Amino acid sequence: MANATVANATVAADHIVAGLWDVQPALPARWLYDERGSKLFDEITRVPEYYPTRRETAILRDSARSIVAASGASTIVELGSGTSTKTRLLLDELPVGATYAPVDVSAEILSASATTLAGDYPGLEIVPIEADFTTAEVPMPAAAGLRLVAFLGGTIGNFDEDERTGFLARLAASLSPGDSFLLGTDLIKDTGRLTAAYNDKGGVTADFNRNVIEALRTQMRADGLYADDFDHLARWNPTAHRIEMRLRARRDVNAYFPSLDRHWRLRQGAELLTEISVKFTRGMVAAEVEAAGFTVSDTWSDPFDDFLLTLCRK
Ligand code: AVJ
Repeated sequence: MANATVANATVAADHIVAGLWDVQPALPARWLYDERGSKLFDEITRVPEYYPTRRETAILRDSARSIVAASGASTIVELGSGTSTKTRLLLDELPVGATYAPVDVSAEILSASATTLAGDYPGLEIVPIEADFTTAEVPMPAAAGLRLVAFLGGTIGNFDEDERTGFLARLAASLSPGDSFLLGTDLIKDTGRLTAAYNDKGGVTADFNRNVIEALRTQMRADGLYADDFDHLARWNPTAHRIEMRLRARRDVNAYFPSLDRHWRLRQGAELLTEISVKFTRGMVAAEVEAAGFTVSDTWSDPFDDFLLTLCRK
């Protein structure tokens, strides 16, 4: 049984490195979020240049009560591992006997967050759901009352346009009329501030990005991969209105992936796309959720107009 699990994990991993051999090499963003990567991302949320987390938290401090009241929900479903600080601001506004269903791909993250929250919210029913909502059906807990699905942090920015269309359609299909969706998106702003947020002077984002190489080396048992052989790059792509994070080879890279019996070569100066972070206008967000069948009920932003929360109803 243990062997079967390992084999399945390898098959899954093989599939998600296929982009290395594309004409424009690219990896899915999930390679960034292993245990070390998730810790580094947590550190990013506290660097001075990275404003989104602080702005979204400020909006929730001011408006969580109105948001939860407007939704009428007694169940909150949270997609992805939100930092518990932000989640708590919503949970604090739920009626007694309510349900919280965190959805994540990582069983460890789920059980850790369930354990901490259970201690602080004794009246709350916690229903962890292990699922990859990015590609498959969005799972929903059975709920007596209305649900509020929260997708915070601007994480939807990791999806390209096709992925967003697919995700929003699947989400809408899994909700009942009257259920709500709360979406956090970063707003398009001055290019200097956008790029600074992904090029912090302390180099935390660079370490976070280069950790992809470590994750590949250890999870794929790849030879010839060294994080120091890569430079971190984050540029604004105005056409696709997104930040693109890449690793650029400082020297010719020649790696070997034993599970695939395949070499991966990247010339000095060539680049690997590791993450996109799409930014929006209010109009873009409204158009996309409405195309999926939602109606925008209300929006909230911070005093600097940096970040947006959109509440919509199925
Ligand atoms: C976790 C996807 C919302 O796009 O801003 C931060 C990830 N990457 N700095 C973002 C990230 C580099 C973050 N999200």
